[in-house]
Amino acid sequence: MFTNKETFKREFLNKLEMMYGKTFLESTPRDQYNTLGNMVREYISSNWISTNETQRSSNHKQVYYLSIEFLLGRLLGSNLLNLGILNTVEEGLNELGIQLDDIEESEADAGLGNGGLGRLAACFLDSLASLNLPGHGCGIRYKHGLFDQKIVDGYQVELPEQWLRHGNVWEVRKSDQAIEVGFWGEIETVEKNGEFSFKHVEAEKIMAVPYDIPVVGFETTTVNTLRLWNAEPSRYPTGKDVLVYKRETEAVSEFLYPDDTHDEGKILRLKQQYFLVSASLQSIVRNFRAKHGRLHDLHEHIAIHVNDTHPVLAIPELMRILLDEEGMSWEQAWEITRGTISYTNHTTLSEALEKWPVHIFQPLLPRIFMIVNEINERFCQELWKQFPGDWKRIEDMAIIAHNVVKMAHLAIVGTHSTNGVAHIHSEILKHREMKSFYEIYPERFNNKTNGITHRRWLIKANPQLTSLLNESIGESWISKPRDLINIKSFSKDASFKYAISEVKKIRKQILAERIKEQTGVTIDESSIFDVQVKRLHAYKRQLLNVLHIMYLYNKLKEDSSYTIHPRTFIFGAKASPGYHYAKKIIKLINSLADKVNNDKQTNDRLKVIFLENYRVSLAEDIFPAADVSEQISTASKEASGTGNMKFMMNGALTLGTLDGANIEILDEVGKENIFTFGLTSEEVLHFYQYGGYHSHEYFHHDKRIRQVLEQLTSGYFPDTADHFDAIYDSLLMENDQYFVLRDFGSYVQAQERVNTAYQNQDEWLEKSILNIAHSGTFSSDRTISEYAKDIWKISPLKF
Ligand code: 26V
Repeated sequence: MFTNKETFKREFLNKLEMMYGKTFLESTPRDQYNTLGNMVREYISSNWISTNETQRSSNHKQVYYLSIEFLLGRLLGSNLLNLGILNTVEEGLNELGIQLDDIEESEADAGLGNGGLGRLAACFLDSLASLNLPGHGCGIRYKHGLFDQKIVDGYQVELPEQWLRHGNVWEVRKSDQAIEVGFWGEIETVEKNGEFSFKHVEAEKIMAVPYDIPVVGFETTTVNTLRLWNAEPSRYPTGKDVLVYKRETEAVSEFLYPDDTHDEGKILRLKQQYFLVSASLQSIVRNFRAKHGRLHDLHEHIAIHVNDTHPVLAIPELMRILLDEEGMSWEQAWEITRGTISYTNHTTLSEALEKWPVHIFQPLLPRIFMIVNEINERFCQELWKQFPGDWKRIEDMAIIAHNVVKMAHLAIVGTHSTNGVAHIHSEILKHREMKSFYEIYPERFNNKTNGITHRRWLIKANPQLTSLLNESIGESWISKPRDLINIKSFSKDASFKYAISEVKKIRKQILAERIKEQTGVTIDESSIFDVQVKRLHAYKRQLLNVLHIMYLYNKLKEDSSYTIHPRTFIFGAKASPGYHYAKKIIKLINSLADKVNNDKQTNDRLKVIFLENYRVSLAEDIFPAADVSEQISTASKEASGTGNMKFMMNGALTLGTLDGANIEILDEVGKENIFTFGLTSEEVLHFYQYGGYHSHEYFHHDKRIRQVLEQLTSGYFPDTADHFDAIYDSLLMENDQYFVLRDFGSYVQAQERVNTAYQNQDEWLEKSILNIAHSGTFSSDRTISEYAKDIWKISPLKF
């Protein structure tokens, strides 16, 4: 289509006039965005159709990736990049006097996720298509994605997110492929010749309408599909108020759940999970039947992956289809189900492991509950045979116990593969959290260390670094990210180092401008940009970062001879609306920022910035500008982390604990090129098991700690009254369960090493280059190739 900028310009202007009946001069950036978006979608469509055709007609195995979250961000830029027309379009637009960046601002982020888990799913889709793997996403088309965050007087305020307000150029509604999903009702048992069958009667039906989004591979013709389900009224049930039914139905795809700890709306969350799973499986099976007729060899042609436990009802749903619709025996259905489905675990935090009360589960999903019950009984019998009399073990491992359904247990029992997301996380799963399952099913457990798409997080987010890399080592790293290692030979090259420092400088200027716009604060572009961006959680220890800044500020105020390289601490984080403790940390960061940024005595050396509404598009400006990547979770708590990889790929140095993928980053770059500190996970787990940690000892013996903790509650932060008491109490009265005080001293020392290292720019740049050089292994292409080979047994399908 538009192979050069002249044809592009002509088509663009034509299309704009046709769509809006306006001339170019009268058009708004949004008109221009919609025009371009529609052109790109049309451009994609022929490859989309042929990919579908090829996948339909071949006998190739395919994977479906089921996820309650897909944190896609914006699609225009990455689609242009992957189609190989980014430069043509950019240049064409420039000649018309407009910037692609400005047009992109009109695209709302598709923010259908909370954090790492949802973004991982989005990176995986990009890698699947780019590797020509037949793999599709299945998710929910939430009307409102993760809330928009406003900071008012330092406090987080949540506003409903509205990404669909101006339409979505990427989606195609397929109402002819809608599917009914049934809830509530009764199960009738029918006996015929001694065989029982089950019928779900008086169910309340919801219509699941698919919206398909093309997933464009990088410089290839493969275009896979992300299918998002929208909940709509189906047949109005008799005896129910029509408006109530409509409202309740639409509520199912109205909001993405922030992962909060609260009970309200639990039924709705379970409804969402079954809605996603049932619609996806029915649609997969319908396509399969159309081609193969019967389902007896489903597992040889289809792999289904469940991203965490949220879609684990895929197990009983597939059993239901095979038993009730296909009339298979339990044994055969079980073999096919287990052969088809695989599962990734993303956390070992017990409070985050899903458990559904039977009194909620059973009435909402009566047939599914019967099946889970049967799975549980058979599993417990198997255990009884293996461990006769060991009631304790059976009680601990059961899928249903004490009137709750444990979704992680169901996931391990009902699939052929359970993987963790970084080496240490998988080890903790095997040897601690899921130890008893590993004992009986060792062959099911494996590791797949997470990755990120270097196309979005390097090529798109950091075009300056991309050009420099291309000029220095050629372009092979783009298709083989491990080739980034070739810049290692430039790590001592003075002119390359200079070029790297210039790239960082430009990126820091871009972020500084954005910060100025958003917060009004001017930051020193030559200061160290020290960044912590991620969901706000106690275990991620944003608090440790804050306490260190308070200490540094105290020291600068008290000791006029103390010098440091100027530092800008940058935060971005959303707290779950119901997570009050996390919200207090946000307020604390903002109170500290207020104090520090307005202190003339220190503000040439110290600034604190809280960036409102952290999201994918903002992240794309943050990672390239960072010097220091804060990855300071309590060891053993962060399953992997993926922000750590995005920072590394953009040349930031990690300041981190020995947790999650930080350990693998250390293994890659070597200990001279990373700053590690703190308790190891062994030590943390030892304390949890045997006790022996007393946080008040650190309070009494370390006057730096005493001073900052007293400042939390002494009125030092004006207008906060007793607002930070809960933080103080968590550290002292509740014995600091995340070891903030225990790691404080070691963190201060690591920060001092950072300060010293940065002042030797020559060495710093070398470290930065080595980080980029070793980041290729964290491309999600590597991760996805491993899933494809070891778990899904799928191979590329090119046409
Ligand atoms: C959820 C909750 C909800 C209740 C309160 C505590 C809590 C703590 C954590 C979570 C997160 C659950 C799943 C998740 O998002 N895991 C993240 O997955 C990423 C991709 O694998 C990984 O990089 C992160 O380390 C992991 O936290």
